[in-house]
Amino acid sequence: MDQCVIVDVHGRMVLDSRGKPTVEAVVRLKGGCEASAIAPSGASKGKHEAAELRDGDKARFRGLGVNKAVYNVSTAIADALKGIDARDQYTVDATMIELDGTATKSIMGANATTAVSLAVAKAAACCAGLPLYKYIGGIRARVMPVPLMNILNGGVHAGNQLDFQEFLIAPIGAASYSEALRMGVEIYWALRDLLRERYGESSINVGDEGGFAPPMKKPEEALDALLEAIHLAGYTAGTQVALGIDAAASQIYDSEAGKYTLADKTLGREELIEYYEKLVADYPIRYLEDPLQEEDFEGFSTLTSSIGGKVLVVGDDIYTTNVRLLEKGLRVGATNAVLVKVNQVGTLIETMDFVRTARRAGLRAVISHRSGETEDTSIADLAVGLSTGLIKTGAPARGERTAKYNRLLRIEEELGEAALFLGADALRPCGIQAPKK
Ligand code: 2PG
Ligand code: MG
Repeated sequence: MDQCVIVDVHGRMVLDSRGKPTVEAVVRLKGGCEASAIAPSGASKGKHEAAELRDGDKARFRGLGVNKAVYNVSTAIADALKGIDARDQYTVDATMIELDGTATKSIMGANATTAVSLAVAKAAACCAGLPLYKYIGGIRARVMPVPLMNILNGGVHAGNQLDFQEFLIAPIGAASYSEALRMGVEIYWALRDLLRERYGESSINVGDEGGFAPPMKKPEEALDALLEAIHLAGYTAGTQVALGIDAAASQIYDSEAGKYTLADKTLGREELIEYYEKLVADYPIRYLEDPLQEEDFEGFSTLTSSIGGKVLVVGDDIYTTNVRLLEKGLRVGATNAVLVKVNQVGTLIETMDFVRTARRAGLRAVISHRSGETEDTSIADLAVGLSTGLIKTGAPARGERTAKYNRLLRIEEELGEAALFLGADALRPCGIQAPKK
């Protein structure tokens, strides 16, 4: 049974959704299975993310070329992986980690290892005769995720003046994933209508993740627009549709002054925490990602102890899918949820270790895209395979975002009666009981 042995690994350059070069890996197995995967790329990156290897040659792609990373895939990584059984994901990933030898994968490039790691898993799934989500999750892989849809963009993902990066809706009142998606699309369209009417045609241009980028300044303006859109689409905010924010607060933090800038105001940590407490009291917000800058574990834990009973306080840049940083967070109760991005750490096994560590400690895990994405849909399978119940993959617009939503539709169809959708339960902090009807 050596049909699943890796016989070839090949790298190539392809473009991501911002037109930037990224790495695609193609893995071929002895029995003929072949699979490919593409690394995504972030804009608001955490300090401790694994390193993307870029060429730095200013004459090509303004230095953003990935020839070196592609070369690594086809040479050193390929040589090291040939002969390994693709189903032995641990050995595959451990081999790449050892080959690289750095804490941040800066020699091979995390863009190279991410693409290879995912392509190996896909090839192994093919060899096992299973779709990726079933290969990862076995017969337990039945939970369809609640989509956290970023339909209004700000921060570094858009050219407007909103300081928070993402304003999300979560259609928790749906009975199934496909119904949640439909609700999300209808709300997205309602938002489009109201923005066009209020702010003019240019306000419905979209940001990097497909959400609109209207000329707003205050977070409340954005949240009010979401509430209106939910209402216009015929739904009830709170019970049927929850709101969420990714503040990406490191981006609005001035480390020298120790202050945040929000809608032209300067706020200290305590003031910002108080602001969030008021915001979640005034709006049906159930999801708050990166509310504080990535090094403020203490501030995170203050906020989590005050609002964490009803809101998911989600760590993205603070953890960067890194078990070591998560353990630091667990010691102080920094968050009650984590964001999960394979390319922040660079391999699938490390990503799964991170998810396991989080969930064993009672934290929710959210599988996430990057702002720079591609047609690769691995994260859809990962969300179902790991039964996280939550996925964040942008607005229902732009092909690289809809690719994930569409992949989930196909998975749901394939699961048929077996598919589960947890709705509000998926977004409820662990250990918090559902309110009595
Ligand atoms: C985030 C991500 C994805 P980026 O901050 O959560 O939405 O953005 O990929 O730019 O880091
Ligand atoms: Mg984030």
